[in-house]
Amino acid sequence: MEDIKEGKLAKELDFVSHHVRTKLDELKRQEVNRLRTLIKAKQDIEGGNDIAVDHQALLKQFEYLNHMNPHTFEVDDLDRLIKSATKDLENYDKERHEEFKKYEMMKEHDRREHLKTLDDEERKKEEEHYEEMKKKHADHPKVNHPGSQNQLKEVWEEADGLDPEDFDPKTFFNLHDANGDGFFDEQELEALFTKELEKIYDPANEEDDMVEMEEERLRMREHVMNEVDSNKDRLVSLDEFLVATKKKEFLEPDSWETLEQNQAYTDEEMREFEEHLAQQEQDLNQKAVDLQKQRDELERQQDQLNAQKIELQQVSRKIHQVDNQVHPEQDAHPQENHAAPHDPHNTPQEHHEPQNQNLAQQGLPQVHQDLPPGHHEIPQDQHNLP
Ligand SMILES: [Ca+2]
Ligand SMILES: [Ca+2]
Repeated sequence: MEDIKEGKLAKELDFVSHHVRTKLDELKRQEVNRLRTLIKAKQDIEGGNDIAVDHQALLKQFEYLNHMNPHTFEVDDLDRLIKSATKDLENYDKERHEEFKKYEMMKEHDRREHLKTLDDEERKKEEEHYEEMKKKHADHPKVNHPGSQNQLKEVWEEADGLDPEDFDPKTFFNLHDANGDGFFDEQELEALFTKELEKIYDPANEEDDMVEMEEERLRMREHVMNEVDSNKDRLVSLDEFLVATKKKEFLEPDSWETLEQNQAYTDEEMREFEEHLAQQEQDLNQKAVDLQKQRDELERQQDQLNAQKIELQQVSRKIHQVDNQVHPEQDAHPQENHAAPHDPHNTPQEHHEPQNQNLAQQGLPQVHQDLPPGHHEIPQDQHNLP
C-alpha cells in the first residue's frame, strides 16, 4: 500500500510540475507546511503533550513575527498564526484567479489583434478554426462532481487499482494522505483531481490549454475544501472527511460545471482590459516621444557647446596673433622665443623677459639664452665683466 501511495503521488506531483508552476505555488507550499506545523503543535498542546512541541523550532519558522511571546507558544498564539496562514492561502488563491483572468483576456486580446492582420478570407478561416477547436475542447467524457463518491471511487479503482466493491472512505483517506499527517492539505486534495482533469485536458491537443487545466484544478480543490473543511483551517481532517462522505451531496451529487462553460471574464472586464492596454501603449509612445525630445535637446546643447568651443579657439588664436604682432616691437628676438618653445632652457625665459627687455633696451647682448646647458653662467660673467 505504501508503494502505491508513494508511486502514485510522485506521478501526480510530477504531472502537475510539468505545467504552470509559479512562484506563488512555491510560497503557497511553504505556507501549507507552516500551517501543518502549527496545527500539529496546537493539537499537542491541547492534548497535554506540551513536551512534544519544539518551541525553538517553531519560533525559528516565525521569527518575522515580533509580537509573540519570545519563549513559548500559547494556544492563542497558534490560533493567531493559523488564522494568518489561512488568510495568506486565501489570498494566494485570489491572486491566482486574478492572474488567470488576465491570462485569458490577454489570450483573447492577442487573438483579436491577430485577426486584424488578416484579409477577409483568412479571417473567416481563422474564426472557423477557433470555433471548431472550442467545440472539440468541450467534447469530453462526463466529469464527476469533485469530492463526490463517484469521483473518489474512480481514483480508487483506476489510479489505486483497487476493487470498487471494497471502497472504504477511511482507507481512501489514509491512502491519499501522502505525508501521513492525518490531514488532506491543498496539494493532497488537488492530486485527487488529476483523473478528472485528464478527461478534459490533453497536453498533446491544440485545443486544450494546460493553464486552464490548473485553474480547473484550483476550482475543484476550493469547492471540496469549502464543502468538507468545517472548521475552516484549510486542512481536511479524517473526521471532517468521514462526516462529508455521509452527506447526500457525496452520494448523489449534482453535475459539475466545467471551466469552459463559463467565460472567465465579463465583456465589461474585457473592454476595461483592452482600454488599459491601449492606455499603456499610449503612455509608452508618449515616453518615447519625450525621450526623443530630450535627446534632441541634448544634441542641440552639445552643438552649442561645440560652437562656443570653436569660437573660444578662434579668439585664443587671435590673441596669439595679436600677441605676436605686438611682441616684435618690444622683443628684439621674438623668433628665438617661439622657435623652440619646448626647450627646457627657454622656459624660464619669460621670467627673465623684463630683465632681457631692459638689457635689450640697454643694447646689451642676450646670447646667454641660446647657449647649451652649463654655458649660460659664462655670459652672465661676461655681462658683469665690463
Ligand atoms: Ca496530509
Ligand atoms: Ca479542517
